[in-house]
Amino acid sequence: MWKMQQIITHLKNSRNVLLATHARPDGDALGSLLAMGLALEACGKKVTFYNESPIPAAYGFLPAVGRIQALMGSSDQYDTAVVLDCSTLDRVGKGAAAMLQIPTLINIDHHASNDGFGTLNLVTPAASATAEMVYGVITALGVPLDRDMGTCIYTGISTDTGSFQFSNAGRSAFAICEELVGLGVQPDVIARQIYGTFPLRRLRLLALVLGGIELTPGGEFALMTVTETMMAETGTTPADTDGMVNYARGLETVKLAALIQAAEKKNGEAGFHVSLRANGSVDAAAVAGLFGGGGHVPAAGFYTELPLEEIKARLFDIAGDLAPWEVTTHPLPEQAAGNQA
Ligand SMILES: [Mn+2]
Repeated sequence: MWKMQQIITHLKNSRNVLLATHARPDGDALGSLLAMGLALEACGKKVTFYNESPIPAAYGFLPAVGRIQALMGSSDQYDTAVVLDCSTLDRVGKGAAAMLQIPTLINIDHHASNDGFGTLNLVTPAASATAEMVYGVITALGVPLDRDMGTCIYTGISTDTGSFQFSNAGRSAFAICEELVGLGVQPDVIARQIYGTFPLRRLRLLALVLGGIELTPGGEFALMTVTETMMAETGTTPADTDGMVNYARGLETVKLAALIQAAEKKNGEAGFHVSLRANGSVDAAAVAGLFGGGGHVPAAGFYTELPLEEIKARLFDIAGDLAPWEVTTHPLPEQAAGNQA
């Protein structure tokens, strides 16, 4: 609790704050960034919202999303940076080095693998989403939550819990969202924006990807692959594959699902992003860790420059015996509830 107090005291004394989150942002990254920034503005702080990547169209409805900028400007103008939902500082992308010049770096995150890169660190692996922790920070700041902040926080919790379907959807997630709905947040409108506004090209890509799904003989592991050719054929971009891995995760026999996706070339090297989803009995973050990635028990990922066939072979090798990755314990509901403020 003293960590929270230190952060609150520091934020109250700050003047010019840079808010940042990870490249290729998801709902939790964006929701946390925007809610935190709106709350700091309500305290009279000057706020800059930074993210280096394009914002996925599905999140275009978020309040203040148009204020997110891909350049942070000179780092000497800021006295404080708040980095959200990043297990390591390099997750923010190109701006990481400049951010180190800012006198105080506040790290707010829920990844168990967080390396504590901040000057002040608030890391709560039991939190369902960073947005849940931001709720706690805003409450501790004494800022009255409004519907816009609530919409952002709700979006973060909803997306990081897989629409309240993953094992991290605990009491605190529901308790916070219950309060937010009371502020006028509309779950149906948000769900429609995030999950129900797909362009036709995404369905055409999905058809190709589903046609190529591969399974282990017992069906415990399912693998989907998105190639550059498939994206070119359907006119899709990586953002169009968001959440697609859940089709594989939803198979009745599946304990672990993966989606391999051709990534933008870095220094001419063809790389792949791999998303992993587990059904709760397997630790997806531990599997991602074998490839230098990370994440959470139900949802994790990694980037690799291994050839496609080798990634597939290694994943099938791991999937041949999932026993070492089985999860035996879940966080108690009390533990999860203890994160609030
Ligand atoms: Mn998150």
